[in-house]
Amino acid sequence: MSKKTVADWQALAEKELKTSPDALVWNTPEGIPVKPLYTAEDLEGVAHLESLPGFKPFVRGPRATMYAGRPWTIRQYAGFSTAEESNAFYRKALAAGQQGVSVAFDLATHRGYDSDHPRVVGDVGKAGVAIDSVEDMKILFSGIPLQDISVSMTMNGAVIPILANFIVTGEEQGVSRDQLSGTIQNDILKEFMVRNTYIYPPEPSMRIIADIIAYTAKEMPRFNSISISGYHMQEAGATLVQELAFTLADGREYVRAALARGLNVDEFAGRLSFFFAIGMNFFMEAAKLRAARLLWSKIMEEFEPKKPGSLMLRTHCQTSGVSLQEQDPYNNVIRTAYEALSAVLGGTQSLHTNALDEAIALPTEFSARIARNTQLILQHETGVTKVVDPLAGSYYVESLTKELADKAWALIEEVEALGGMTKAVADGLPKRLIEEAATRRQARVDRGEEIIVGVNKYRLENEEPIDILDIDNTAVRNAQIRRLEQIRRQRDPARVEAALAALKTVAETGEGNLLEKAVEAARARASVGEISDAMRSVFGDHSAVPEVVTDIYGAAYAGDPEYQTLTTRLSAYAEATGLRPKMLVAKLGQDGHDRGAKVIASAFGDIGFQVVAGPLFQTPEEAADLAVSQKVQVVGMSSLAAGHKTLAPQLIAALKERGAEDVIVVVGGVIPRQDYQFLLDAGVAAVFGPGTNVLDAARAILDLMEGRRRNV
Ligand code: MLC
Ligand code: 5AD
Repeated sequence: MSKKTVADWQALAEKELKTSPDALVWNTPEGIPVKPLYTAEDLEGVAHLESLPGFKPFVRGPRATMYAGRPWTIRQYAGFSTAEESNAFYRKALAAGQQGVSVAFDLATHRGYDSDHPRVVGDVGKAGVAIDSVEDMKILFSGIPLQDISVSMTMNGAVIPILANFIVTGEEQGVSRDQLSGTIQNDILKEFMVRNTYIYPPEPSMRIIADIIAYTAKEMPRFNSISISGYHMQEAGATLVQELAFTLADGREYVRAALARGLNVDEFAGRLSFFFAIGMNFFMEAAKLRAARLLWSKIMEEFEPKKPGSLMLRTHCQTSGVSLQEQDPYNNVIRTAYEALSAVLGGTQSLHTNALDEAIALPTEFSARIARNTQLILQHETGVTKVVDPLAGSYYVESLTKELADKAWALIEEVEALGGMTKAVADGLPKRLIEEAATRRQARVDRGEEIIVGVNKYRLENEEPIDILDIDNTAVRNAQIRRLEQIRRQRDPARVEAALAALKTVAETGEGNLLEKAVEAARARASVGEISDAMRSVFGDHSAVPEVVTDIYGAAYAGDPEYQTLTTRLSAYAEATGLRPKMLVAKLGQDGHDRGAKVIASAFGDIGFQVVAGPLFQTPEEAADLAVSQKVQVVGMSSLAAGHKTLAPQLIAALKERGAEDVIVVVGGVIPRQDYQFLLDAGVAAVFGPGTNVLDAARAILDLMEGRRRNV
């Protein structure tokens, strides 16, 4: 039998298909044409194929033996309510097979507010644990030996007081800071781009990062000073190429900031770490991690380190939150399992698997157990840990690795041309590109071009609600306020004042290290809010003007009759009433997750609404003022951080106080079905939960405006 060629395959495929196999090419959102067949021809001249695990450029993994030597760390991100409750949750999880701790803080803490601050009434204890001082943190880690268990803390805005509290908690547990192991997220650039838990403007924020890198390099050799994160970019809608490029470009910027601080690259580079999302594009996600390692070692070579470890990309991964759905939620177990396998095949060092109730609430004990077991089963039952980088040599995966690396490199060069990531972020390019990608994806899903099982195809007629975690936010807040008051009574005020004054001086003069001074303030029991405020008084607050992309959602619907019917209806309404329908998209409280709000604002604008994109972090009263001054007919409140039961009624009351009870209030986002009736009873006109088609929402709002009906 003669050897068959690719041309022979082409001919056979054409016969099978009755058309050219080129018709099977899948153009991914990254702009990568994925062909139905890959062969050795695709790998000709691909340089990285020769590399071995543990050696640069580390495509095949940072360690020589990878999981055969030690499996990845099962590190589930968690935190809710009080320190006591979160501590109990961690201890149970560790006893049940979890291997590292990962703390989720509430949004008040993230943004440097104590629990008694008036701006955070709806946020305390909701999306994570409330931490106001060392006393809270000591409870959080009580019975968890900090010399043995590595702890990740996802903190960026209030990173100085939180890391200071952690160091002091160690001290008071008898663990010196050089023994503490773990990771602090400390990645502010992506906050300005997508996650939005910033406090200070970019320049002082970058200084904070450099101070932390300098301090940990000297004092905390086992601690990873930063977790340079692409995760939130993908959650916000970024393509994998954007996630890869912007994350690595952020990393390069942090290296430059540390070098500018006078550090030697080998003093800190080995303790930089990364964090990526793993979505549903199975092989491409695994290839992404391989490409990330390849590119990072290339970037780091420029800084001429002497230690091989300085070129090594080590990463945590989390399965994708946005890929999970409210509808038919047990499907989420299946999605997460595939994503977890992809992360593992890509060679992650540490992994969080999301819980099945992701799209609705924080995990319950049950859903957290299933999520954790997803990893335990991979580690113990499947054999995937036995062999290093098993996808190596796959024509497809190796080819994807190269293509992703090439495309990401081109985008990294674009960022360089703008003067690096700090400048690119100030210019707004990354944010804009990500929001465009998010809006494009929404249109694909709404149009059924991207299938989501149980949502836009195979939808169940009746959904059984599942048990979810509900947090009594008022009780948590009261408990926190009581403890804060007690601490304020018991501490030495002169010592607190002196420590805060010293911190302020370091902030003002630029001389000295902010973290070092904050450690002393934490020892004296200054609170997270007080330490943050000391720096706020010097650095100021960052505020961003929301911008909305246009002509993306509408363009995806060009020529679509259903879309046209809707836009015609809008024009008719405008003609009949003399008013173009106007809607405020409002974000209330400290909830910075604005992908949904941005996509709605963008799509509604294209459809023909006048849209006012409200700024982040408004109080209900501020949003009501804006609604009145802008004369909107509708306020669409977008909530992803579980504050809706507190904030929506307050918004309605504030509108009423201003004589604007006619304004229709609708709520969208992560709203459990269990809360719908509560919101409707409070005067909300309609609730749009996860998975809502944007055109359906627009139609429903138009119905409301035309009928002025409540309770649809
Ligand atoms: C590893 N080790 C080995 C080995 N593999 N030793 C021998 N043989 C092998 N095969 C060693 C390592 O060198 C290290 O020791 C130790 O074992 C631990 O391994 P690791 O690979 O470093 O794992 P880990 O400690 O878990 O660290 C992983 C990390 C770290 C480097 C990625 O930064 C991390 O844990 N990140 C987690 C971040 C996180 O959880 N973020 C949550 C974000 S949630 P040594 O001595 O060298 O250290 C979020 C959501 C939101 O952001 O928005 O709110
Ligand atoms: N506990 C557990 N998981 C959380 N996540 C966010 N906050 C928490 C928490 N308090 C997870 C979700 C979310 C991602 C950012 O992190 O999966 O999508």
